[in-house]
Amino acid sequence: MIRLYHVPQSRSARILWLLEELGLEYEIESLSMQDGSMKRPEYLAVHPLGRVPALRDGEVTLFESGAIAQYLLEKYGQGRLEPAADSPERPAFLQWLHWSEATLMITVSEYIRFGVRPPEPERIPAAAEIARGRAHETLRALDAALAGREFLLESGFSAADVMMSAGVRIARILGLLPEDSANLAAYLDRLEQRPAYPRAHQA
Ligand SMILES: N[C@@H](CCC(=O)N[C@@H](CS)C(=O)NCC(=O)O)C(=O)O
Repeated sequence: MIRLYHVPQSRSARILWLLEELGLEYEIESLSMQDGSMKRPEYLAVHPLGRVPALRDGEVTLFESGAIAQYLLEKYGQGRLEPAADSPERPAFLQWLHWSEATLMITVSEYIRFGVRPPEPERIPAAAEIARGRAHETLRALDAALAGREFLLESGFSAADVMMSAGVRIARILGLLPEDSANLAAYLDRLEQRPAYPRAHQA
């Protein structure tokens, strides 16, 4: 049985959503950022930094959301939610899959790290403003890439959208979406209409 180490409303929701989209059986081990459960030795043996997501599947244990997504597609996808290796859309798929974490999520995370999570006296407003600017720049680029299309790939919904949704969603919650980003708002609405989406974001 697949086991997902999960914190609600965190990056592990990407994997929960993908598991739901693929119709796989899984169990959830719920962790919390507040109660120290992520930094206990048992969990540090699963993820050396005590972060989520991590996944156990039989003998396999792995962390890093993009890698977990690729692993699940390769092992259980049967060609679903990704273009084939020789498809002309494959390069764009890989680009957005990785961009979602390495470029979008990281700027949003920096904004949270410097401007949201710490108690007021420990915040670093100048660093938060730089992160906000970088998040806006990144989100504007994504908004432009979505012009005239429903999902990141012309062929339709893919795991790259599953990965991308987390950064766009948290950006909207934090008020980071640029004002002139109608494509992004419509994109997020479209993602939320997928039947599996609420199942992943309520747990
Ligand atoms: N690049 C990693 C990031 C993992 C990560 O930072 N996860 C956050 C939750 S969204 C976390 O566990 N934070 C707890 C901490 O930093 O101690 C991935 O995509 O899996």
